[in-house]
Amino acid sequence: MATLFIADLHLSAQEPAITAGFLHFLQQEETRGADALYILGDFFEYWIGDDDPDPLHQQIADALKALADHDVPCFFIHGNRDFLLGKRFAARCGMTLLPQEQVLTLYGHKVLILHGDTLCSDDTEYQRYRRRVHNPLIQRIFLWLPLKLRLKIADNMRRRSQSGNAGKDESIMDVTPKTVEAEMMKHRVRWMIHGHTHRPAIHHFPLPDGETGHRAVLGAWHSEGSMIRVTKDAVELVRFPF
Ligand code: LP5
Ligand code: MN
Repeated sequence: MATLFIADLHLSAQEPAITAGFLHFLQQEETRGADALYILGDFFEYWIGDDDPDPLHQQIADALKALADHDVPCFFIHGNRDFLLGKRFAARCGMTLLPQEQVLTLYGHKVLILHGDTLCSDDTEYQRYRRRVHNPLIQRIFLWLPLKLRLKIADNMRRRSQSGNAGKDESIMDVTPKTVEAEMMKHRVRWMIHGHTHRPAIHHFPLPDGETGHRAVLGAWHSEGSMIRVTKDAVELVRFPF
């Protein structure tokens, strides 16, 4: 039995191969027989409201619902691209929305799961921006705007983010080790699973209390899929073709 984790698919109508890869992943025997599927954010390229009539969203919702109907519970943590994904769409997919940080007990081990953007605390410009867009009033105003305008704003934000990232130091866009440590100590966990940085790896490092910490990082889906499989014996980072 296994629990599966994915993140950073960045699904969009512009990337049909990734959509096909995800639909294929959902059909796999391993996925259909999983104890649970956790989606750790940036599932969509961006999300501007549950009222967006994009047909891709309905296609994905139907596929996820079919998995839920197969008795595989599905959970979702928001990313920095799809933090506006709401209860309505989640219900349509048959998935449960989780808070930005959640501690799971998997096969006897405590594991902290999160998207990963909050760990990049050296990226002060991003953290400032994040606080603004997570303000409930700003979100309410944004969601009240006509869809066309929301789309334009999101497009503009994506462009600004892309050009901004090109000029940012690589290390700023990775997690800050001190923040990782602090999170693990706060939640009293030895294991953490996250995405966001697009740097798939499993890191092992000493914690201030003398124990060893483990941080499993999911890969983004560009030309192949990436998942983390947790079983009672192992935590594995797995790559697979679409
Ligand atoms: O996403 P990615 O990989 O390019 O880079 C991220 C950080 N960027 C972002 C911005 C998103 O990509 C934009 C997504 C649009 C969401 C849909 C619209 C919702 C609007 C809701 C309004 C309530 O998250 C990037 C990090 C990088 O990860 C690595 O960690 O560095 O951070 C930034 O680029 C932030 C910039 O530093 C500053 C932001 C520029 C945009 C300014 C718009 C301000 C408007 C605020 C109020 C509406
Ligand atoms: Mn992200």
